[in-house]
Amino acid sequence: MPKYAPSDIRNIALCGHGGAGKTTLADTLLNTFPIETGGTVKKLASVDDGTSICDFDEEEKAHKYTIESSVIHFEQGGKLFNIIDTPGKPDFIGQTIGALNGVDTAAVIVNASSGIEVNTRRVFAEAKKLGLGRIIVLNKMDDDKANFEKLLKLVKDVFGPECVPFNTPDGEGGNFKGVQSALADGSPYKDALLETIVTVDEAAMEKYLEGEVPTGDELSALIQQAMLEGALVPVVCVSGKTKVGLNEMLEVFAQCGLAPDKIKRNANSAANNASGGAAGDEVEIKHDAAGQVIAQVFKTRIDPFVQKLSFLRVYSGTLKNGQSLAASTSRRGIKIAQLFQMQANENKPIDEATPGMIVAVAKLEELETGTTLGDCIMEPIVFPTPMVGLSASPKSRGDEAKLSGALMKVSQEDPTFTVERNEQTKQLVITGMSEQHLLVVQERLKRRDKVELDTKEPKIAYRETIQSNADGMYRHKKQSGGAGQFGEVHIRMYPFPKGTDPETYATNKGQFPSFKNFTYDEATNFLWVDCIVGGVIPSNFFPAIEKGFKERMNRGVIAGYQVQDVCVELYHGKYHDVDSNEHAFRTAGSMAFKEVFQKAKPALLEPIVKMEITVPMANVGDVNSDLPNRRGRPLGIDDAGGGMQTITAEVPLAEVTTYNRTLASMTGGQGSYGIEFLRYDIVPGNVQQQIIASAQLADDEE
Ligand SMILES: Nc1nc2c(ncn2[C@@H]2O[C@H](COP(=O)(O)OP(=O)(O)O)[C@@H](O)[C@H]2O)c(=O)[nH]1
Ligand SMILES: [Mg+2]
Repeated sequence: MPKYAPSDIRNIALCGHGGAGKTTLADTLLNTFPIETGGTVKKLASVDDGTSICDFDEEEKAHKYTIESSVIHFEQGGKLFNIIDTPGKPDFIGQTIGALNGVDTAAVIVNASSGIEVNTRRVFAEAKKLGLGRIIVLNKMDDDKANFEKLLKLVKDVFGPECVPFNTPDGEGGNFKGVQSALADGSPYKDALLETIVTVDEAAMEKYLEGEVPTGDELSALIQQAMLEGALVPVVCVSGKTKVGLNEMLEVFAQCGLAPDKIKRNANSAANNASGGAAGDEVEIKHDAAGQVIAQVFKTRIDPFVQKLSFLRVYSGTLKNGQSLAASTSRRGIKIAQLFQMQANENKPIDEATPGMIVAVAKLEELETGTTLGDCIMEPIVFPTPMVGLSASPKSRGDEAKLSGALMKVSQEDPTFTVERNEQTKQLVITGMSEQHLLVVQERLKRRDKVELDTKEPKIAYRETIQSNADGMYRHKKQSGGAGQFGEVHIRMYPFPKGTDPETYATNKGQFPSFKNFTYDEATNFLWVDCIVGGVIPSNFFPAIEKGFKERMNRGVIAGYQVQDVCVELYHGKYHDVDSNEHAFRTAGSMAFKEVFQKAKPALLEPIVKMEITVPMANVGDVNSDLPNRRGRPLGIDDAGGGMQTITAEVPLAEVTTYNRTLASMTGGQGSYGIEFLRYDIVPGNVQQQIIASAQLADDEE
């Protein structure tokens, strides 16, 4: 028998805008409710004086805000609560998204003194997309600016009419001394709440209309159903500071928070699965403690003591110490050494973990955030694509190896952080969600790994291409005593637009009457067609010629950027019995490519992104009139509720690398935006000349 049946577990993420009081609530819960038999945390911890249990990391203490999610647990009323405190800053949204993928319910914390803020909308939408139950917590009801009626109207306006109060405050601001249940007789919200709940069941609705009010188990079942369907979003009032409303909030968490077996989740069977089904079969997860193991990693942390910690949500089966399991990111499978139950940064060894549990395992290098354990594969967790890059190098020479090790650790922990060497610009580029995100990463590197960085804005990854056909040849000939060098290559070049089918194009007899063969490279969308007749170049030199083309493509021709979307037809050439060799043909290939490319109307391509910019109504005009200065093209505008509008636009990436600063100053910090890569477009002539000029300048300096 599992220690906790799924019906006795509640997994809830505290999420919402920064400063709403999520971490304070989590710390207060630990101070109020017993951690199994061990009693409560004696002293009330505080974010403000750096004693928070959840914000334990040095960077969190220094900034006084949450950077990483942390998992805590406690028991109350026979139920186990696994609570995840998440960061409220959009810079660290990756941690919040990960946490939402480990729970069944999102408690969206609204700051009663400042209303609904940017990131609160974002996380509410993310939770809805994942099909999670949602509860709105109006925190800081003790603040003088808190006004319940106004807040409730705003909440309904922004999040919908399904948001109904489960309790109401008794006094506001300094007088906030309790809450009253909306289900109590005489509550002005009782009818609205019951009507919302019974809508999910026709029979219950009929009975209700005849005057029969659901109670007890029937009411609980209806509430779970309404939460599952998203027909009900309970609203509760609390103060994490004064603890007023805390017990009642937890009662609502227990009653309305979805039990871990409620949400229908699917997985695909992997090859060689134990259940005998075919690979790829979709199976519905059964949440059965005796069934096959299905668990997913939703967070990874590199701990100074136990090294890699992988946070798991168990969906089915029972995980045990010493057990061997398949894992979606390991070919050989893994063996669980030790399971832990987490209390922020403390790990308590446990023997097993049953469906619905949130636990951690240590030292399994093969696991990544998103890995599924067991014979099934769950959908990967979708994280936002980071777009703000910096080129980085270690401050002290000789720290290169240390730096790359340290960066590797961060990229394992943080799915919204990437590090790569840009082959075109030869820079080490770190990419994150924002400048602030990358600053915090640098602070962590300095403290944890003792390595400091020099950073500067990275070059944009432009590309080169051609806009017309051209024809030409190159003869590589050298005679310097002894054996010479000889290779001659004649080529035609054609623009090769993305999406063209290489085989259809190459085998078109009208285009290439003496077609012999073709090779295609998908990454650069490069096609080369062999049309050599009568062996004027022996085919054993073709790989060398191709190497020459590709080297030139990587180096670029007009400004030093990767070439793409080109077709080359090799149609004639000459060789020499003694002087021809691979080196000569490689050089001839590279030079022929360069010469013909220059005749084929070369052009630069730039990345175009789609932006979604959400701002208060009053700032829409400013944002719209700024976009044309950035060569942006507005696509549309939508109402985002609560007096906010979302502008969608297409903009060249080069024009928005520091947009966060612009938007912050334009909207007084109220605006937010997302960026998504769309495609490469030709750079307009005047801008192109500037880029080429600065590329040549850099060339001369080298
Ligand atoms: N008045 C009042 N202040 C609070 C309350 N909860 C948190 N705070 C304060 O609000 C600030 C932000 O709290 P924190 O828990 O870090 O917010 P988070 O970013 O949502 O985790 C801190 O200064 C807290 O002391 C509350 O219920 N009432
Ligand atoms: Mg916090």
